[in-house]
Amino acid sequence: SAGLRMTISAVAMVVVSAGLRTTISAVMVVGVGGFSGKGRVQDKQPIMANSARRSGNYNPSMWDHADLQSVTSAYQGGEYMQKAEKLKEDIRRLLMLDKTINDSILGQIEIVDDLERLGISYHFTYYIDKVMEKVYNMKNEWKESDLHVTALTFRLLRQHGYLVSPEIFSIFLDYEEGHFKSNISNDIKGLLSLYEASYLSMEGESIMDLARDLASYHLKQKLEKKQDLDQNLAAQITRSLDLPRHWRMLRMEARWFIEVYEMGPDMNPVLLEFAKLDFNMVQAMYQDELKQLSRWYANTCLAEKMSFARDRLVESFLWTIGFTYEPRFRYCRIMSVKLAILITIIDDIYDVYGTLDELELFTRAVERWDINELEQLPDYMKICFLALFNSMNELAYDVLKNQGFISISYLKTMWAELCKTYLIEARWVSSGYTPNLNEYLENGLISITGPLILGHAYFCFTNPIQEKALEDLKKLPALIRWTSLIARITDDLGTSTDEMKKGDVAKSIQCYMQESGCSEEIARNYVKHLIGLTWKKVNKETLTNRLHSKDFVDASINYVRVHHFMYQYGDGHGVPHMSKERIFSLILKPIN
Ligand code: 0FV
Ligand code: MN
Ligand code: MN
Ligand code: MN
Ligand code: MN
Repeated sequence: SAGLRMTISAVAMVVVSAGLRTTISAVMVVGVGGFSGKGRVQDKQPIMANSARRSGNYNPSMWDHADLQSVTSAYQGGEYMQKAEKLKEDIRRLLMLDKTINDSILGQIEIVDDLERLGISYHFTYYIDKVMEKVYNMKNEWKESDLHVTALTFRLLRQHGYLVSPEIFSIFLDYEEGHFKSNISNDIKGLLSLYEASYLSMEGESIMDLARDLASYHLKQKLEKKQDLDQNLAAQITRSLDLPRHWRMLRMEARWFIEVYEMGPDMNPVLLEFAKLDFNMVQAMYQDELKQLSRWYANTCLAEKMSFARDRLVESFLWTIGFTYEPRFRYCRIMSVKLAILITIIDDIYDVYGTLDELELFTRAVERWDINELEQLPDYMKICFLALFNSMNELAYDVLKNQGFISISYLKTMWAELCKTYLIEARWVSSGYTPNLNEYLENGLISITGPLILGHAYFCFTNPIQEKALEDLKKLPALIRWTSLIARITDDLGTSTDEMKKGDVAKSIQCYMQESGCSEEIARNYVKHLIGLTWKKVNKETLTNRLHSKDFVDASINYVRVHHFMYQYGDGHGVPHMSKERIFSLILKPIN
């Protein structure tokens, strides 16, 4: 723990030296510089200390409530708002269509792409939609230009809900022979755009599989040879091959790209200035939300009462800015963090701490949603059940207050469904049963909590609530099924090594190993392959779904992206230091 503390202050010192450049960041230093780590080691006993119970042996939280409360940002004042409004006006003018001739519309596609990647497109959705509509109606002009323009436009149109056919790529690809037609294998920018576009494909579009294979082959070659490759482009290629843009968490991408853009050849200073300002202003809002949540969480005393479980407030907050980053989703973020905290604790009860008898009792209490069940529960479960009950009633109260809609029966059903799948996993552990991969995944795509998180998000930001959409959500629609499946597999890839050491249920990798008798490496590659296939189903749903709002569809895609993000290098939720730097760069430390 002393070692851990040293690392934290080392990071804080980096912040200090970078921050002294301007007074704005200097204010920030007061906040971040105060972090000294928690020093709350495993010196507390769980309420029901019992040697027969398993332990998660989790590391304590790195973040102290007093430190979080002292975080301050300069970017809250009205002067910045005024500055931002002015810059926004300038950017709007760049996107206005009536003033431009058709030729420059293709140039506008690049502006749209930059706006999205810089994390500021949400300010210009009206104008961007107009650009996309116009480009879509241009039909042929963009299809026969160069590879970069065609691929970029294809990706953006699909990301904006237009069903364009991938046949447009047949002028670049010889499908029968399986290679590129002309010498585009030297068009590095085009190859990169083609590679990124291939991740927007749906099932049956095998031309896109070929496009991806060829593009990635040639891009890897370019990287190895390092010829004609400037550093900026090389960095982008490496990053894309690591994880494509379509799968990436948007805020992190913005944080990264703002710096790349600044160094790049086509930098527009107005876009850059607004991107930095907006990032820092949004970050100031996040800090305010985090402080509010830290007060709530400290007040519940859940971390102390449930000391056997993961204590992960700030990591949960990081998770939710991946889920819904826009300022207008403040309420959804705050509710989602409360959910994530409750889920983390309840998951640890089922996976690690609870006995099977207790878990049966808890599941029944949730199914009945009856406060009278409380007395039959062991003490540690009483606290947890009432925390859950109160949080859900708080959400239901807000929904009733704002919309006159009674949501509690939906909410409690989602929790009951979740707990039933947790219980099934606990029974599998206690009976030593290993299901086959399919049986595991049918259960696991619910126990990953996607249906619950997305279902709650629906109530948090949909107004008015639609009975038809709710009926659909109850039936586990394809959008939720496939996004949750990917979430389950990415979680298993990142967490199952540790989970096996804790005696947790066999996860997808282990189930497949048992079923097919293969090695762990082969099983890992197999489930990774399933991720790629399932993304095609997600793409189809997002392109063809007409029942759910754009906000809801976006949240569903972001739900997958945040799993790729959290588990990219291991267990970003459970192992505190894995997310430390990302928390600094997204939540605590402004961009200079
Ligand atoms: C997964 O933990 C995890 F991150 C949980 C349960 C809480 C966070 C949830 C949100 C931020 C929505 P773990 O790998 O232990 O989950 P499983 O299902 O594998 O036990
Ligand atoms: Mn778990
Ligand atoms: Mn679990
Ligand atoms: Mn997870
Ligand atoms: Mn897991």
